[in-house]
Amino acid sequence: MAQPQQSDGADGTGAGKPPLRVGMVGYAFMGAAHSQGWRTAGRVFDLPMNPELAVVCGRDATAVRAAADRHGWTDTETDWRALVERDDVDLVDICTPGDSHAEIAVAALAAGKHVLCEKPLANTVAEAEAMVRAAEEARGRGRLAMVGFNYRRVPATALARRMVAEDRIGALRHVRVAYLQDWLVDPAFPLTWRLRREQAGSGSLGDLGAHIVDLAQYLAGERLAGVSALTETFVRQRPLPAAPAGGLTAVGSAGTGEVTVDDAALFTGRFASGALASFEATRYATGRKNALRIELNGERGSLAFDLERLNELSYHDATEPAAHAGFRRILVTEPDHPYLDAWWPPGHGLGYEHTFVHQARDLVHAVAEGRAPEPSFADGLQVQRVLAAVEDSARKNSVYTPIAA
Ligand code: SOE
Repeated sequence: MAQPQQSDGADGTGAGKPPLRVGMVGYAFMGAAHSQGWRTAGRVFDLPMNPELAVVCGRDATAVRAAADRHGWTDTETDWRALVERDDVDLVDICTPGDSHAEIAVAALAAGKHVLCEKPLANTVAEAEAMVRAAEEARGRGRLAMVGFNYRRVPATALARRMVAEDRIGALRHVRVAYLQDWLVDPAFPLTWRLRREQAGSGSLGDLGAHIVDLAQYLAGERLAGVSALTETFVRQRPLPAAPAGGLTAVGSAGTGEVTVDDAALFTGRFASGALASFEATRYATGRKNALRIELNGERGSLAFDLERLNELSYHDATEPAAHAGFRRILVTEPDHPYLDAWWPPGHGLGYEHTFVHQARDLVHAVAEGRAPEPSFADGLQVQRVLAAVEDSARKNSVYTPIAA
């Protein structure tokens, strides 16, 4: 691959550093979020390589050019196959619906690119397995693959992980997780791709459940052994969309079509250590906008986080005298907290988009250091196996279903 030694720093950052030339497939909601991550990471963090927004790909030439101009990409392609073969792309970032993740990732790794793939890793376990095989093979050639579970990179969740690893809550007993949104409450919301099994793989389960399974396992530092689940589709027919819609807003047209995914998933799980977990993923929690809530209860303390208050982490230290123990709020805005030494003066908070900047930062470091990034494709496959076990259990009316190793 043609590999310039130094970035020209044309965008005002990174001059003299080796470039990491990114080619991104898809430019809707996630594409916009990833663009912001790539654009900002090198301006905030002192990175060992300079990410360059080289090429963005979408099927409609006019629309993709407009997206490129809006988000700061230099060039465009209308066929992802052309993008993955380009000599001036080092890393392929996949921001498409799940049905194309496997094909693009496998081709990109075979073409010698590093890969970042949005969650869930794939639509099926078989696809995810093929992606892991491709990633392992590419690793031998020095190419790296990562899946985009961005909520690991909220400073407060990263701090929670650090505190669990420092043994501040002791042996884990409970993990209680919910991811609650309400953008599907209106039955007139059209049948966009997130509601079609052939494109999205599953509904709330893959969209939101994948996040909370990953986050719960990441914070706990261990994996689920099995699950019992219920799923439901509340609204089975919806208006067809008037135009393709990538984000969470869309306009309907005359006809209707069938919703082929779950609207909500509710499941309990058992961790390998014996700790118990509960999970709820829904887009029908009226009034809840982006409420990813997680609480961990250990023998010696508890931690709690809510994405709707993402600069805060609650901590109860049960070893303190009962008279003044109790949950206290840690404002996660200080330079000692993960990622925060590079941002604003102490006390000035961050938001949703910063998780994508941190994701880009961490991946650039991994590439520069030749170190396997996390979460890996193998981590993404394991989450996929949990999702498959949830669907299996729900089909059998909540029969306990072990997670395949
Ligand atoms: C929509 O439910 C959505 O955008 C998810 O697809 C994302 O993964 C999540 O981070 C926010 O909500």
